Amino acid sequence: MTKSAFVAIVGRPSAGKSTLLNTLCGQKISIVTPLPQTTRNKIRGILNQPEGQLVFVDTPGFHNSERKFNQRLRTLVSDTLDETDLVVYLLDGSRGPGEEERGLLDLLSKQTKPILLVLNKNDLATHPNWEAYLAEAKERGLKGQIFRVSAQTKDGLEQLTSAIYELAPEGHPMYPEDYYTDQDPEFRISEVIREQTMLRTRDEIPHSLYVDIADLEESNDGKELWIRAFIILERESQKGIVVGKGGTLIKEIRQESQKILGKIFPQRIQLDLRVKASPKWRNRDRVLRKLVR
Ligand SMILES: Nc1nc2c(ncn2[C@@H]2O[C@H](COP(=O)(O)OP(=O)(O)OP(=O)(O)O)[C@@H](O)[C@H]2O)c(=O)[nH]1
Ligand SMILES: [Mg+2]
Repeated sequence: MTKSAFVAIVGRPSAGKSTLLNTLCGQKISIVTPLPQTTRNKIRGILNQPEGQLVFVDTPGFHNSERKFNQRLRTLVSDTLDETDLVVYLLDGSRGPGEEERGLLDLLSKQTKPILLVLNKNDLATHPNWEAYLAEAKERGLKGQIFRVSAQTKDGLEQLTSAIYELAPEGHPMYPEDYYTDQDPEFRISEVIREQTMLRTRDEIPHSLYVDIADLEESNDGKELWIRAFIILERESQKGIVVGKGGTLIKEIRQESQKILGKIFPQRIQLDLRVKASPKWRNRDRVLRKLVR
């Protein structure tokens, strides 16, 4: 019998959760930017090895803010903890323990499933405050080995994966063995466009945007994928920033997104990309239900 488990990856914003998921599964599944709060959904990545199947679940960075949007993201994290067999608690070793760590510790100390404490970014210098924090975490019941890894250079990941397989229950694979994610094409496309927009904009724009796929169609010969998408912002005044001088920025976002999507999908990508404002979408339940899931 082989192993089979769902593994949650939780941690504060920018700890490297999405990078870890992508490196472990060997594919670009979850989007990555240097900005906190990049991930907004539960993103599943699947690792198939002779030992069995691990389904990693990337989560939004755990954040203390009481805004409606952040509350929904936090609920998503605790739901994920309830649904999984194991937990990877990822810590950014290069920065000291954050304020968010307390809330996470409260949440995790209630769990009875195995939790692996993983200090990421060991390619950078480790912050001195971690030692005391890890000792406290142990006192609060988070026992077990501490792993030091780099999701970027892959250092320490083999040991981590073996430890996870070791702890995983026996079972049959939950997904076909040639799958590495279960995300639908629309979602993957919108995420790539969101990533490319976030990477090229600053200040409030990255968190004020979402991407809506208005149309997705394959050409008759199956060789092309036509996508019509909107970058949706909170204010009219933000549109100019994303479009850029003479449309240069939106063109760059479109071209780079096409390039990345061309590697993900077998078809040639034709992307029609526009910008639209939808005031205060972050406070609207209908939009949030669709986006944060
Ligand atoms: N040096 C170094 N940088 C890393 C490592 N892992 C991730 N990063 C960087 O850290 C930043 C955040 O990475 P993400 O993977 O988006 O972090 P996250 O935890 O998913 O962030 P949220 O989705 O916002 O919660 C990016 O700039 C990554 O390139 C690592 O092992 N070493
Ligand atoms: Mg992320």
